[in-house]
Amino acid sequence: MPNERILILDDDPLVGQTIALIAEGAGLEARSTSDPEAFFRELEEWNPTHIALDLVMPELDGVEVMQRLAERGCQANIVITSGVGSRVLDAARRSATEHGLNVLGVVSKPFSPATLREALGHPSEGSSSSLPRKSPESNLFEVTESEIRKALDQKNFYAVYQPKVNCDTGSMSGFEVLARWAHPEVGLIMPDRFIPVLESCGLIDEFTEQMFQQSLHWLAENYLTSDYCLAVNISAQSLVDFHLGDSVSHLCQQLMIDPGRLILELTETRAMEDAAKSLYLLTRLRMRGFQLAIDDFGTGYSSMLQLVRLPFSEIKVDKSFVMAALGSEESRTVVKSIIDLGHSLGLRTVAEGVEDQKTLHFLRSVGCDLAQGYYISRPMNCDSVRGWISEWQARTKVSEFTERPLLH
Ligand code: G
Ligand code: G
Ligand code: MN
Repeated sequence: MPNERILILDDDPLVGQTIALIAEGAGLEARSTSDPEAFFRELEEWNPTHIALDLVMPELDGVEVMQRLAERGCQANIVITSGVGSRVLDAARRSATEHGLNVLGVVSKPFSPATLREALGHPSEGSSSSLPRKSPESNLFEVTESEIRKALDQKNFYAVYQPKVNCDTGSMSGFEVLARWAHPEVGLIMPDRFIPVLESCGLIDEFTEQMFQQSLHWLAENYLTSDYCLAVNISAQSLVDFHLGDSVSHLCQQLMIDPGRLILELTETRAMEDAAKSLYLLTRLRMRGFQLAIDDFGTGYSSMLQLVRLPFSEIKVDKSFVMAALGSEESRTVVKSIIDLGHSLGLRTVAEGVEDQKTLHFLRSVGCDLAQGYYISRPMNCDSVRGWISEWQARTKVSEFTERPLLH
């Protein structure tokens, strides 16, 4: 995997250096310049994966630079930085996106290191002090079976939690559990790197069991009397013979958690092509009381059939459609159709990848039940959940969430 490299263009060299330092702290290589010509030379020669761009510069404004980037078909992830008002920044972001550029985020100056790291897609996730940082080595580190084995034995995998809320009222519905690996030497490793290895080594069930243990104990200790649901991702491979079902049932009993509060998220795959077998397996899980969600809906190839045939309770609209909704009529149509389809089958509908208020308003207008995404919260460390819930409750009360009273 190539290293991540960020090229910074800012007319104030000191600001450029600061951004470079923060980016390096988040595990990226960084180069910074205040000269637009040098910037375009570096762009050709160094081929950065990320760009940080000051919107207002004396010699050449950032909008012009973006136009030139678009003409070159630049595919780097762009973060726009600026001291100008957020309306202007939003407009610049829209214009860049419409020109085919990948805008990761916009940060207005002055910004904190955490804000910038978040925009770069390297958030500190809750209290950064207690969590591992992604280091430059983590991208080069080879995930081997023996490393995975060690991580399972030493319990180095941990759960982070991303909230799901009601689109209409903002009330909390529950959390999706997402896995992270805190490697003692290389730092934070994301699931896209280790889940495939866990699967190919036949260790995925043991791993999933650890995620259940951790997250269900956390739920029981903190929110036993609430009705928050917990959604856990299940690999298609675990469905071949789901003996995990027994241990999870047992765990629920032991912790006095209603299995109905547990949602198993399955991604539609070829593993479900064996219709009779998957129907049998999934029906047994439903009979034990678990809920089933079909994840990343719309990206697979036999979605409709599986949806109608299998006993799902929830459908999660893939984030690619949700994130494109504001900018594309087609995506809005897809989102609305999936929601209507889900409802016509009696399923709860969830939109993933909700990154701003306007998208939330759109989802509400098409009758989506629940929303999940960075606008509500990034996945967070368990220590941060309680604080986030109070903040969220305050946010929904003062209507920052909707610009109008939520309970109507
Ligand atoms: O947070 P994000 O980068 O968190 O997750 C990336 C992908 O990894 C998602 O598709 C998610 O479904 C998957 N993933 C995260 N945690 C788990 C897990 O505990 N089990 C499985 N099977 N997949 C997971
Ligand atoms: O299991 P699934 O593939 O649906 O995993 C959800 C993935 O989506 C995780 O990697 C999570 O970190 C990511 N995610 C959640 N909310 C958002 C969002 O608002 N924007 C983006 N870009 N990703 C998100
Ligand atoms: Mn999921």
